Amino acid sequence: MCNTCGCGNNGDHHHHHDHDHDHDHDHDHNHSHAQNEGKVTISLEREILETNNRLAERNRGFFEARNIFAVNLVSSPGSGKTTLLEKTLQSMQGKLKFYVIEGDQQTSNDAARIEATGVPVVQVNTGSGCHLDALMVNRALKELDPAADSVLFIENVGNLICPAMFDLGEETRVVVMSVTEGEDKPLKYPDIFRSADMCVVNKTDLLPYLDFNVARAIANGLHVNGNLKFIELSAKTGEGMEEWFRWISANSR
Ligand SMILES: Nc1nc2c(ncn2[C@@H]2O[C@H](COP(=O)(O)OP(=O)(O)OP(=O)(O)O)[C@@H](O)[C@H]2O)c(=O)[nH]1
Ligand SMILES: [Mg+2]
Repeated sequence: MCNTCGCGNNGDHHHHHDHDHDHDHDHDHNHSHAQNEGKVTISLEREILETNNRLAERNRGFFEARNIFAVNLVSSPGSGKTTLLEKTLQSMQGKLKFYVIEGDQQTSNDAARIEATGVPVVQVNTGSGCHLDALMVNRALKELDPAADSVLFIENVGNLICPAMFDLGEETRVVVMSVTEGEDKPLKYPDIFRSADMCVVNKTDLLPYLDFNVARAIANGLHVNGNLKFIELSAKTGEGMEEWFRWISANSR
């Protein structure tokens, strides 16, 4: 877990309190302070993740009860998650019922883009946090109240690290990698690729202008996760989108 950016701070007042407390009273024990702080941090991280996992299971139960296909979309900022969603909703709305939860640190820009397609959407702003957690999704679900037999897209905060650790209760996790990012991303950020079921390689329309080697990117993805599936597409031009639509249709009921 990232300790410098405020992630994992949801209701975690103890962490900051204990930290301040140590500073106030432990000046003579810098070495043991550092050691103890490490232990405190690790046990609190475990507590946060265990609490998250319990809530994620509740979300999963909700999805199962309503037969909702819930997809957690993760990627670095700007890889094209919202564009992919806009195009998907525009093309598939007639065939399936969709809902969207949008996660960003700030702004409701992405929710506004989804709203323009006519699909119900809830924006979650994480403030200092750099990932969605199961509690945020749980609250958003109460507001969204998605119908049975629908598809729910959860667009996570653009970040290749922290969202990997937070189960939202989704049925499947899709990592979007755009061709402008370099084919080494699965090797540099293995956790997120390891935790995903599907990798969308986006912006293939830009390949003629780049050195990006798709085969090498896929090999790198498979190196960290042998079960990862890949779809190459351009959300901009629509090339390859049919395969993505087929995958959604096949997985939703
Ligand atoms: N050339 C090209 N540009 C694309 C494609 N998909 C998205 N873009 C552009 O990439 C930029 C970022 O797209 P978004 O859809 O906002 O990306 P995002 O992943 O939702 O970004 P965050 O939510 O900020 O993490 C925009 O300028 C898009 O127009 C694509 O397939 N090809
Ligand atoms: Mg977005």
